[in-house]
Amino acid sequence: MNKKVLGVLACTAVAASMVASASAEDLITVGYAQVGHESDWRTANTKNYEDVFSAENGYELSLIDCDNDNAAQLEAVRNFITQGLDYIIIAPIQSAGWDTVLQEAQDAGIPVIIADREIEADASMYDAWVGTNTKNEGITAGNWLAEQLDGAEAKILQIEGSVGASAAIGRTDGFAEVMADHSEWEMLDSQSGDFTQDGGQSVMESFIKSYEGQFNVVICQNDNEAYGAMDAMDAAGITYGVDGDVILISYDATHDGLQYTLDGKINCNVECNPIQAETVKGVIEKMEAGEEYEATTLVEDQAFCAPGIESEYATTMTDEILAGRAY
Ligand code: GYE
Repeated sequence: MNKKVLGVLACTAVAASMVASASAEDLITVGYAQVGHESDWRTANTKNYEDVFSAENGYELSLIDCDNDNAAQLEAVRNFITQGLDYIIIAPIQSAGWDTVLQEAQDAGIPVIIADREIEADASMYDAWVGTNTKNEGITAGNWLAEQLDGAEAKILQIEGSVGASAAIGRTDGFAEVMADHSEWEMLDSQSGDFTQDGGQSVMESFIKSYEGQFNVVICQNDNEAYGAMDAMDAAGITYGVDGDVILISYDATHDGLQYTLDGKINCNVECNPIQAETVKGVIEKMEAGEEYEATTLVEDQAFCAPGIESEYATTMTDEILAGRAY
């Protein structure tokens, strides 16, 4: 068992051995099986859940950081079931392999909300879904690139997110769909950087060894991978961004990612909004009240591009946009 899971179980045991106060008994207990802490996006998402599912708002949140370990996440959900929590929220590390544990939650009568990413399970196996359309994000990246290149050749290197994560699968598939219409584009290589800065840097270092001088587009499936890729290109003397030899595309559009976009280092940054907890809370409130609730809620995204670039698919970055980005 993962140490963090054990830690939380220990705390729960202490709490149970105390005489629960009347107000604590009134709190709605929610377990959130969080992916991990791999990226700035994830940190913002965790903080958002901690802020929204507070005791002040009537909730007791058990948030388990599963450290990108699929087995630990299944274990965390099973612990939530054993503890008999009122609601379970899962941000699935892997999209596959959920049927058994979802059945266990259903048998225990605990509603499950899938958040952030998608899963490969029949919709009857869970109660609601709140997240973003990552395939559309990939399509946006592809459309933006096609518009900018306007028929010119592209030799592309892609740093994917974590293997088996719907956010990586969606972005890869969406971009591939646009690429299928462009015989002048070639995907030289596409490897996982695990949604981390270190991963982005080491994949980019190995790409540079194999393809130096042969590529003009780098796509990173999140901002942290882009930071690592930029470090690797800086070290190799490869220029990127609006004044560079390489077009750099990123996803997430977190504050720092948008700063690099405003500075012209990232050409296009496709947004993915991590602020989802309020929407999930709204679903739970309706469930509590026995009212009808949205089975599926899509959190909307947009895209941003560097100053000097005009696009039908992305908003040109300004100081004001950056100032308004809290995460
Ligand atoms: O893009 C990445 C994070 O699931 C959409 O996970 C999320 C992705 C996000 O680690 O930064």
